[in-house]
Amino acid sequence: MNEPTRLPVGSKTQGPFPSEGVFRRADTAWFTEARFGLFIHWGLYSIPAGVWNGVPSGRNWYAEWIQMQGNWPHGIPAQEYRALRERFDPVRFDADAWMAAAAEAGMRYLIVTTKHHDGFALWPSRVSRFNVVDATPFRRDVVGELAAACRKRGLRVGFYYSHWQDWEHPGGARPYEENPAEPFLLHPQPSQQDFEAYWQQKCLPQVAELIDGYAPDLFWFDNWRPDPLLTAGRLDQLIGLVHARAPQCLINSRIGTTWNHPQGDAGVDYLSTLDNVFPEEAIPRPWETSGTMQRSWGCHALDFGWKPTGQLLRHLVDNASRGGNFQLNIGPRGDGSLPPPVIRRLREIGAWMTVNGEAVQGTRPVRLTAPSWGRLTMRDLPDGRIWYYLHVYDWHGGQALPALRVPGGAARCQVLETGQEVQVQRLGQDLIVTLPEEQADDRITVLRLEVQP
Ligand code: JFZ
Repeated sequence: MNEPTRLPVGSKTQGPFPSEGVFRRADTAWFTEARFGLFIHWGLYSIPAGVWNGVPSGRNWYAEWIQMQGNWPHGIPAQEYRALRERFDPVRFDADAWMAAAAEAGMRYLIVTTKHHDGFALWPSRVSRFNVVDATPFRRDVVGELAAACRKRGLRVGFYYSHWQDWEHPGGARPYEENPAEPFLLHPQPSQQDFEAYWQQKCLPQVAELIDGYAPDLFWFDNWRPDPLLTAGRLDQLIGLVHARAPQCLINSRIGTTWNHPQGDAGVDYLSTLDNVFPEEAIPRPWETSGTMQRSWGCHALDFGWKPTGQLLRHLVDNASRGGNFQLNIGPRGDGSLPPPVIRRLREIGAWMTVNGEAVQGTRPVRLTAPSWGRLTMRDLPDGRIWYYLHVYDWHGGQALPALRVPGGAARCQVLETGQEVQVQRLGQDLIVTLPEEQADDRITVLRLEVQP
């Protein structure tokens, strides 16, 4: 195996880094058009998969937190956790297979955990030897292989980077007591000086490495609450670094500006909700929900809470109908294989997207109250016509849907998958659609309503 490409020492990955508050907007059109992306949580934590010495990790199902939640409530001694690096040899890792499964599911971009809270890098970082090439027998550039597999298929490349929590560097943030009733491991938070050392010695240089080495299309930074360590100055510096080196690379609101910066989320390109949070209203900005396929983000051997495909499809359609994206997470196993429930769900979603994808991707919200029977999306055609898509969740064959206030001229309606003509009657500003007896899909059947201007 050839040595992975490494950036020359002293290249642009060294400081000083720009610190101006460069709040420029990148072009987010590709992101909103895509609507659907794959999130991958994979790393050393995928080896124990939520179980340590035969005991399930405590506090919650998040297997990627096992360093802090294994051996609950004491956590796993850092060196004992980091010894996992000697066992990281995922012989079944196949970036092409992973990204082929994503593309076939209708996903248009990837977000992969390049470095999660444990501080372990999935690329040959020159900044920290705690990485997949220098510290494991696997010695392959996982980030590079995934980025290449994406680009081969026209998929965009996104990087999750844990800029705040870093349990390897002495100055990285640690989880701290949030609820005195919860016996969560108490860690001394780093001082501002120690965190600054982490910020300058590891965080910024690694983000620079990722940009210079792989030219990502977006970053997914992970902060979820106010913290005095994430000062406005540091956030400006990180945003400034990304904008200076990759002006079109999108940045999410969970970088922390929303609650740690006087300008709020003004400096970011898309809004990230909290995990598995699906807004009930349309949001007039690019936004996304990242959600799990089971309970855990990382592979968890005892997490049998697999969400049914129908629920995952509704998350996708719900968000698209409100102008948002859905980033569906998978947690590959420690050996690099995909769990069968993941494979099946991606294939089933892909089957639905094959015939209904146009009703999701490239659409925009309809300014109507979400109907009780399902969701609405729409697209504008170059010739002035408008296509509305009726995503029917609750099918009552033969029954008329409540009137849709859709101005315009003559209308035609079909079942998108089958082409079956559907009865539609115009009464002034309103259209009355009557569902056929035949339900094309028992999860979500999509009707396409074509309205002349
Ligand atoms: C964070 C990470 O800790 C987790 O491991 C995963 O990467 C996820 C995508 O992001 O998890 C969170 C963050 C915020 C909340 C819950 C889990 N929150 O505030 O409810």
